[in-house]
Amino acid sequence: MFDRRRFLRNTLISTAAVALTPSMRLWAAAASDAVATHLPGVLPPLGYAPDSLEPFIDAQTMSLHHDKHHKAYVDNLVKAIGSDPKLMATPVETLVATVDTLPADLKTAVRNQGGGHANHSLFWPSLKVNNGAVPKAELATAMDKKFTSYSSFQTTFTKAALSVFGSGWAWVVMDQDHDLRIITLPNQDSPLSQGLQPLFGIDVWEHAYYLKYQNRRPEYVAAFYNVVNWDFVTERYLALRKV
Ligand code: MN3
Repeated sequence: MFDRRRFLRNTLISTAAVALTPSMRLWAAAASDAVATHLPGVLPPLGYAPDSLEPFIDAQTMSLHHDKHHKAYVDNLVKAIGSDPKLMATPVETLVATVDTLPADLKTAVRNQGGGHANHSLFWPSLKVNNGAVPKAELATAMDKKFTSYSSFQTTFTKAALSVFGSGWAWVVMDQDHDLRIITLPNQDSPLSQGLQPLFGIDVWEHAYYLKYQNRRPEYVAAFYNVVNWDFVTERYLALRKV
């Protein structure tokens, strides 16, 4: 796994050397599994048992979400770009970061299916029952600097997650000055397409919570704070801040 990831990073660095945008450079230079990239045609494993996030996110939701919904984004992306070996060898994170440079007939598929693949590939490892843990170390400092306190971060992030009309995500992102921001994006739009690095996000598509929470998105968002894998997010923050 490590070698494959290193290979992907090296591939990305050499392909990207032609015309590196700041966001691509940031991505390419980061060297940590918390910023692993993903090939367009490969569904990454969930990485833990589907019932690991119980009772906050139920096993059936996790199974369907990963095995059906995420897989569909991968399959549909392959349908769109599968005949182009160069695109198929490019990490999906790079594809969505450079979606504007793609031929018009591929843009929508990469934005929606590629975005879905990239977003969910980050979502799975950023989840873990945290037993009430809160951000630590440098991440805590950065979050407190931006949001005053963890509790006021929660208030702002919750408000963002509840403000998404229809399907989409709320994100904590890092901008090019390494400052943190909370943003919302519709559908499967990726922060990478805006030149921003996603640290972690909450999927507020109904498929992420409907079986357990039905229409009660506020309860799902409140439960989400119990399953943020702060170790992963901190590692990702530190890796992205170095470059
Ligand atoms: Mn989803």
